[in-house]
Amino acid sequence: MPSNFILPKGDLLSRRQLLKFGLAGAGVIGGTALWQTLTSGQPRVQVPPIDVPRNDNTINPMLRVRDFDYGTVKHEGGRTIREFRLTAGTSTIQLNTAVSYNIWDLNGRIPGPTLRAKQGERIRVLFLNQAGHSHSLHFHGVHPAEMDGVRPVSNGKATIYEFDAEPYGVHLYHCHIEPVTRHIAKGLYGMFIIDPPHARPPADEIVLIMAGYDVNEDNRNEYYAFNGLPHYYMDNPIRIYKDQLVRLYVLNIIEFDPAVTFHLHANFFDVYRYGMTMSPSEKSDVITMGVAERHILEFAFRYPGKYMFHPHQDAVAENGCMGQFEVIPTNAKTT
Ligand SMILES: [Cu+2]
Repeated sequence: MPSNFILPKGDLLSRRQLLKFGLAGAGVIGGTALWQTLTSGQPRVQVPPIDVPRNDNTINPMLRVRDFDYGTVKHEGGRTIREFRLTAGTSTIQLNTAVSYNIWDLNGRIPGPTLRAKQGERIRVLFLNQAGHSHSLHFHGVHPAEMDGVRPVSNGKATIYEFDAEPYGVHLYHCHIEPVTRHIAKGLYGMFIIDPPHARPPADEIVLIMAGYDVNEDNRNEYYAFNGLPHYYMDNPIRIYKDQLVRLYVLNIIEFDPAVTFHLHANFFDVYRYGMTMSPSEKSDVITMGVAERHILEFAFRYPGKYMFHPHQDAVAENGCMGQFEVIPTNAKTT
């Protein structure tokens, strides 16, 4: 279970949450087993075994699906400080068997780490630039101008960004050095989740970040990807359990295209726009997302099998922004 935030006991046991799991009264797993799952503390949510295929790339999107960086917690002056360390560097990834691409990475990754904090905490980001060019980290959120991350940090230099985690929601961070399109598209971006004061119900939480690659620098994307590599989750589906609530954190950071949609096959999802509400605003199977838009989408699958997800701009999908969930029967759960 990725979350390290402990939920209040009462929150764990509400009927609404049992219903959200699709388990109350359904008898998919017995009531006793359910009770134990939710009260024993661990695990609250079960996640299918992760098969991490070997590849020749320096990055592996399968490791990024449920990977949250909670930083290091410190206590100073009665406040909780959550400290993150991000280092910009350079690396080369293989977009397919024929095309390699030089990127700027954060902590050796593209996308950068999914940073996660709780509303009201103090965030401290130690940023070291070793990427051979001036960069910065601009966080979406509410903060003073001097923490807005638009000033260049020279190669070899470091800076500290410090601000309060507010408001709760699904946010992002990215380099803000011109041309910003290029600095983002070459890899300097990541998701920044601020959890609400009262935690959301337990769910299998998954991060999907849509991005594009303009490899010939004609200001059009030749390739697209979820979590860094084109077509990766088509070849390596993300396994989820049947009838278990999935909470997707989805971000569109595709430069050069004004907007794309996110479409899920054979299901409908509840939309929590920007992750800034505790109740869904709508239900859909497709949602339009401009650049930097991000949402929480929640669903559970009723039937086992493989189901695609992709933008419904099919050229974007066909050039790499494609993936699938593999829904595993609940009785295959390990206890
Ligand atoms: Cu930059």
